[in-house]
Amino acid sequence: MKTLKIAIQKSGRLNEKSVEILKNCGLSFENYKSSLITSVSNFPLEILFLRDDDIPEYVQDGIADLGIVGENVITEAGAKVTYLQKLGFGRCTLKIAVPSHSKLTDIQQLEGQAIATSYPVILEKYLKENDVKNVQIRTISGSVEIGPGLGLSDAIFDIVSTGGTLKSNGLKPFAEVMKSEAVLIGKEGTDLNPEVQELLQRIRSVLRAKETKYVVLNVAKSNLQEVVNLLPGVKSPTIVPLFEEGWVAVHSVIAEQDFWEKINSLKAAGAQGIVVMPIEKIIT
Ligand code: PRT
Ligand code: ZN
Repeated sequence: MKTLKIAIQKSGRLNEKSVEILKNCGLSFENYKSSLITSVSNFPLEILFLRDDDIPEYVQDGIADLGIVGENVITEAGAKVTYLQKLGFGRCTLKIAVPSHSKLTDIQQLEGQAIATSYPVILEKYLKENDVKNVQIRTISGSVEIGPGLGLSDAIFDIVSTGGTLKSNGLKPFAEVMKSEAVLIGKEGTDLNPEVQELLQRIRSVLRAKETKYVVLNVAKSNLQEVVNLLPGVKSPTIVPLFEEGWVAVHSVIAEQDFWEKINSLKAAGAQGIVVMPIEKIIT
């Protein structure tokens, strides 16, 4: 069996969730903060802990077989890699922001202005696509949001998640350029060997489980059809008779995203004693 290497962020916003998803796949390893590499004891896998900026190139060049990194970093690096799976964490948006008192209404008005950013490649491409000319891109490696306050730039282009950083620096979002989340990547154009496929299947089953809840409820047989119509189940709901004549328990799964709406509809359809539980994995 080939020993795979996966590169994840050593410390920062993506580290904890990257470690968590690998652990939820049943992989056993020590998460030594001080080491650069650790071995998984129950799967042919080594984990490399790197700065996120280095991950796309490590995967592109085949030093690591797989990587977990933000789409923003991949796009900025221009790395030739394949997206194997979006992972649903590290979500953010890259936006151009301007001082809150700014009267700008159209991106064409950025012409002749200076924009500070750590993402010059993504910004340049966006400006080009939208035919905005003569923008001075000032590349800085961090604390981009202080640019306008220091007189370094008229606007900034940076990652925004809650918007709190923009607000506390007297800025407001102006144009949305790109959405990003953490993705599992592999080398471009390589066949997925059995070990990669196995890992991918485990990751997908963990993600599917996260999106769903296990639900058990009681319902009178006279209301059963109506309740079942609301519950797809993995295949179809499981129905178990209750000791009390004329009643059954229904076991099923529901999607996290329409959870409350479903629960209210189930109650209205006659469901009682609804118990909802997290699911660890769904293997289909
Ligand atoms: O040390 P290393 O190079 O590995 O890490 P890093 O410092 O470059 O990156 P890190 O750990 O800060 O972020 C890693 C990845 O997380 C990013 O590349 C994004 O894909 C993703 N991500 C998600 C974010 C944010 N949300 C985020 N809010 N990355 C950065 N921010 C910063 C942003 O730069 C700004 O300063 O948070 C601030 C804005 O947040 P709000 O909530 O105030 O809007
Ligand atoms: Zn970084």
